[in-house]
Amino acid sequence: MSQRCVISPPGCDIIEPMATVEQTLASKTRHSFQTDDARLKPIAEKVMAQERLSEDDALALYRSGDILAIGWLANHVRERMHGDIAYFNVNRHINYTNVCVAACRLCAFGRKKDTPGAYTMALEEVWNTAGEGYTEAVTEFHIVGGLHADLPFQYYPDMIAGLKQRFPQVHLKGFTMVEISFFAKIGKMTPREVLVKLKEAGLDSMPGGGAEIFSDRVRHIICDHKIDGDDWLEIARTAHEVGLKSNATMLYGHIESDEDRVDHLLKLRALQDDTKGFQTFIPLAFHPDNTPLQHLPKTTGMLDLKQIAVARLVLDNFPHIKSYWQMVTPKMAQITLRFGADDIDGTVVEEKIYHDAGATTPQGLNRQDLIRLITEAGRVPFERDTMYRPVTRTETTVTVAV
Ligand code: V47
Repeated sequence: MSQRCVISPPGCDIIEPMATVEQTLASKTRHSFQTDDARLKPIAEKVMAQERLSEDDALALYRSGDILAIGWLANHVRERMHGDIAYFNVNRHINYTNVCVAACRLCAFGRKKDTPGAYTMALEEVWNTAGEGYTEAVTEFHIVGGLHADLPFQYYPDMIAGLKQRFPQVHLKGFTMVEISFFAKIGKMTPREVLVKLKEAGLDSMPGGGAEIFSDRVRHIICDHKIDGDDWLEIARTAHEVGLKSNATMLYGHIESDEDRVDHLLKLRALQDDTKGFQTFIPLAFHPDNTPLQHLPKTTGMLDLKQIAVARLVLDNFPHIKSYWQMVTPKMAQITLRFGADDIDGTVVEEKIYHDAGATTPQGLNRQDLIRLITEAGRVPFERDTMYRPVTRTETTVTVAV
């Protein structure tokens, strides 16, 4: 069944109907797996037999230098799940405030109140910003902000209700588990009560931010003032229980070890076994500029590729692995579509968190840019909404199949 919805503004152009996963699989030819790394051979056997990888397997993948072999395996899994399809969406980020009581060393975005560069949007401003700055009809608002001590709890449900009223067809993906914990404190409620109130106001799902790395040792250094890993996982569990799907992230390329990364992935996989509430995993490459950790080097192409591939192989119960082009650059995102990623995120329009941390990527890309990146990677572009339903466009309408 298709639901016809017109999302302003116009400016949509006609695209061909999308291929299905099955159609793209039919044309696949299989090459064989090859490696000189003996540690990878038993892992390859498990992957081909669709068996779950162990902690030791995950560590062996991180420790192997054979990126082509690891990539081949991840690509095999990716094509088994999604054929040649590569997902993208037309979205807009809204960062309603950068004022934040936490002073995380990983972050260049947060500011103390009344310091230069600090901003907080009044509700009208949030609603107006949502309608600005894009030429194509968006299907998703991605809403996150700092932890602002002076905003009343009601600001958040009012923000969501106001967005829903003005943009009823746009999916509202908002607030990290960290923000939910903070709202619970200022509203003197439980996280579950907060989640229910936001859902009633119109929140549709949640992004994956704030997970960073679950290891206490690392968290104490990079984001000491944030909720700990267990709390993040518990709030994610609660969100899934109240019917909100979410994503999950992992911040890598700072001071974490291979063991920390494996621990993070296995905790997410265990929770997903219980709830099935995660849609997408997004590895986030650390950007050190303008943060207290700016002495650390930036991530390399090898690590970015490996991170995507290992995630695809270990997170066997996550439907999607997203390579966020803002983080790894559009060029690298294109390559990751052959190393395990099936999604490159969206148009974004106005990205602030990584650009404050020195990202040199554009703040947004348009739909045609994303389609070109995907097509030139030899994949079939598939415009999705946040729930991965196909979106088709004509000059005046955007249709989501439901
Ligand atoms: O939680 C903050 C990270 C996250 C830096 O769910 C940094 O679809 C790198 O979660 N260098 C926010 N990373 C972004 C995020 C996200 C992005 C795109 C899609 C989705 C989704 C989620 O960015 C934060 C933190 O982990 N971050 N500072 C930095 N200097």
